[in-house]
Amino acid sequence: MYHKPIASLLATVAAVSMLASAADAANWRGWNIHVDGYPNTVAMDKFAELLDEKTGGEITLQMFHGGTLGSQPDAIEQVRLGGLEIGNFNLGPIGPIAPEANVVSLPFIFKDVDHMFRVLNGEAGEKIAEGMAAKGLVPLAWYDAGARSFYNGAKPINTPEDVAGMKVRVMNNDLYSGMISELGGNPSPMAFAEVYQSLKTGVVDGAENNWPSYESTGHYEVAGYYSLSQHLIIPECVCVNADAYNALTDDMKAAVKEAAMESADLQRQLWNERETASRKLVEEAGVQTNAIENKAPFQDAMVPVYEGYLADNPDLRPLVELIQATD
Ligand code: GTR
Repeated sequence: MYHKPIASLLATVAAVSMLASAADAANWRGWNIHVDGYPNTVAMDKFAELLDEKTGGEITLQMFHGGTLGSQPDAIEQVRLGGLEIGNFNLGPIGPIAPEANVVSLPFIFKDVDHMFRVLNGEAGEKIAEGMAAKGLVPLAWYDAGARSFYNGAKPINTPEDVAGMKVRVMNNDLYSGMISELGGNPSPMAFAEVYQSLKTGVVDGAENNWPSYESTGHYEVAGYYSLSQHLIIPECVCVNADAYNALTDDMKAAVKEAAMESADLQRQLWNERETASRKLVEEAGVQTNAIENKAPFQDAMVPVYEGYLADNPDLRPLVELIQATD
């Protein structure tokens, strides 16, 4: 009987196990809306690098930046369905899919960014994460997106009356449309990529965003009044398709999570630097910034938005109250 020499047997075993691990290795694809150099872009590239390192190459991630793989609502669907595995998403457009996550889109719900992170790191954060996971999106880490304020090309906004009659672009979420309507404006839900041209050609009068996005998109060039309403403080996630994540071993899950959390540390540091730099850049370019002395009329106008959310989701009242009661 012919016996294979031991060396050749070992070679066969090695080849088979290589094949097995090649088949097991996952090549993930990731979506990000932002341009090169933006804190999220840099942090997502870091996530890809850490993922490779911490999983010993078993999971690799190819990032597609600048929204090249489609609009944010489309990309959210892609990650839910598994056409893509990873996304850096704002929770705004996730809200219509996961009501628990929509709580962060109630205007003025967070006192400031630190409050938002305290909430996310507590029981309310778990509830939000569970709601997202149930819809196919597992949040691995939270990114900072600062506070969003109104901007337009005509005048500073100081009171809700200043918004009255204005056509304002919002992200796709009925809560934001309601928010603008309650201020007397006309909401215009629209994809991020279309906003510059719409502001420029007068399709909309204004929009709302944080300093870095106002700057990186060039919106400040065509809408030079930035009024510090800070009406929304919306977190962002590094989200993974639930099936892809749940198929991993516990060790791999831990490695993926760790890579995302480390990328979030970097993102938050870069975010703080960029907020200051973006504000400086746009102000030097001639943007007129104004603080809003009295935000109470804006906050008072949001009562129907809260009522609408609670009428649609009566079981989420404790979540709203938990956030409001968090110091
Ligand atoms: C940015 C956010 C993006 C996108 C955008 C928008 O601040 O980082 O994910 O949501 O706002 O207004 O569409």
